[in-house]
Amino acid sequence: MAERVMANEPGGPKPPRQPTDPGRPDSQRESGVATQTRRKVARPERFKVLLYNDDYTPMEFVVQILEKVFGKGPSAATQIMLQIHHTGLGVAGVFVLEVAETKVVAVHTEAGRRGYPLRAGIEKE
Ligand code: TYC
Repeated sequence: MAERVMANEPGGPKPPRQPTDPGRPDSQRESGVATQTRRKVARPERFKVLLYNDDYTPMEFVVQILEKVFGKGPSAATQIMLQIHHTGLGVAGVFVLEVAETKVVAVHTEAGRRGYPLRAGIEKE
């Protein structure tokens, strides 16, 4: 993928030094506008990890999961847990796919160990 960019755009690459550029027609040299190609950097897709409500998993356990697996502080973890409890689901975090999948496995593993039916899933951002 290549992108045309204005060479003298703010934040863009420096325009070539024009007075010493012999190869350009006068019209271009005087306009101060030049273009160059730049490779586009692929931005990895990101995925939300969702937690779903159920009637059996204790609130405290969900808070612990949000702290331990998703690195949330106690206050954020409690807010997300309550959002899930009230609306049916909530976003525990956003990650590249491989990390998101690992988080889902961690949730299911921890919940399974305790006999809780807590479910997690992935959705493209
Ligand atoms: N609804 C559960 C209860 O009342 C609490 C809960 C919150 C469960 C979030 C799952 O993802 C969840 N004990």
